[in-house]
Amino acid sequence: AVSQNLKGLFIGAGFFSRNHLHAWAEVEGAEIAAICDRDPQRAEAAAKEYGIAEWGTDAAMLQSGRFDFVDICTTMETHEALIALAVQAGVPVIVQKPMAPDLATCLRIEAQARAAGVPVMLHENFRFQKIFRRLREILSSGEIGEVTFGRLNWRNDIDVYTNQPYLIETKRFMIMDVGIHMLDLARYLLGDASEVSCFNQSVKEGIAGEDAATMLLRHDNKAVSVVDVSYASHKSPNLFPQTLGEIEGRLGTVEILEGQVLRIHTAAGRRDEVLAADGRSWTSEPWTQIQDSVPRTQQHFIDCLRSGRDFETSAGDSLKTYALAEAAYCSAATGRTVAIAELV
Ligand code: NAD
Ligand code: 89Y
Repeated sequence: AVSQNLKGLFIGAGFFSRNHLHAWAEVEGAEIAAICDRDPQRAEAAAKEYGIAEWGTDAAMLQSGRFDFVDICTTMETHEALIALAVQAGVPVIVQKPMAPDLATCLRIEAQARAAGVPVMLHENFRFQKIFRRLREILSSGEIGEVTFGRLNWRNDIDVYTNQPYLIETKRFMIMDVGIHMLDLARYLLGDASEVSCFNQSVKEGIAGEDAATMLLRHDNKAVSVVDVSYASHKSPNLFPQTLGEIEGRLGTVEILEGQVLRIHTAAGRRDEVLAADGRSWTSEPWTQIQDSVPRTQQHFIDCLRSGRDFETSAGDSLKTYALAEAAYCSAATGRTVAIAELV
């Protein structure tokens, strides 16, 4: 018999929260019991809109003993303190990317949670997009053989600054905002990586950080990948939020094409698979591909909590992704290739 729903506290009723909150209504085995935002109007409005019984402004409500998990949907500089509260209370955490602004903070967060035995998962939703679940399946089937090369790119000119104005002032901007999704995907598809080279660019005037980055990774099996991200790429139609590219193996290639298409080339020929995201009443273009991945990400968190399995993107595993981001910043600053072994 299915036991009672796990009861969650939701923290951070800002721009992206509506996707989490709609998604929680679809997740089996869990529900949001209370919502917290330091802005009382936001907390109250979200509680009303999503039918959440309780709202508050102080994240210390986490320590009431009534919650089985916490979903933290605030920006990165607040994560260490909020996760520390959850760790003190022994409450499992799902936290939005980026984990923290630098690797040193990520290491502290992970060490404290591990020492207390509190599970922490990164809400890293891009790998939960339908197209990347299917691509992982194709690679695992051996159809294109051992992976030798990858290219992942995410270049568009979505007006990110209107919805997420904090990004104008963020010094570590593009690699932390979307680069981190791409680095996670690179590890998901090609395996862990040990060396990074990177050039950063600030194309738009008036922003504090980089809005474009081009990274070159050496993976543990000697595969190479090129990962590039930009918010300053003007094209019509705007490609947001599609990740494009290709993965080459010893026996074939999979292209990731516009329109959520995988084109698989093998000795047997070529075929296309269309992996369109599922639309829902609360999703809308151009966001559907991202929105559709949110319930899948949250369901993974709950399924793992209930079964005791490890999260795919646990804080421990994600340290390898954040080490790549740190290496990319270090490479961009010094002009040399940076080995992960230098940083951890
Ligand atoms: P936001 O600034 O719009 O919302 C954050 C909310 O958290 C604000 O309402 C703020 O008042 C509240 N808050 C901050 N600190 C708090 C605290 N200590 N206690 C209570 N409330 C607090 O931010 P956003 O655009 O919704 O982004 C949130 C996170 O989601 C960011 O890390 C961002 O990178 C990430 N994000 C992820 C995706 C994705 O696809 N995975 C997309 C967009 C944003
Ligand atoms: O912040 C970005 C992210 O993580 O996914 C999409 C986004 O909101 C805008 O590009």
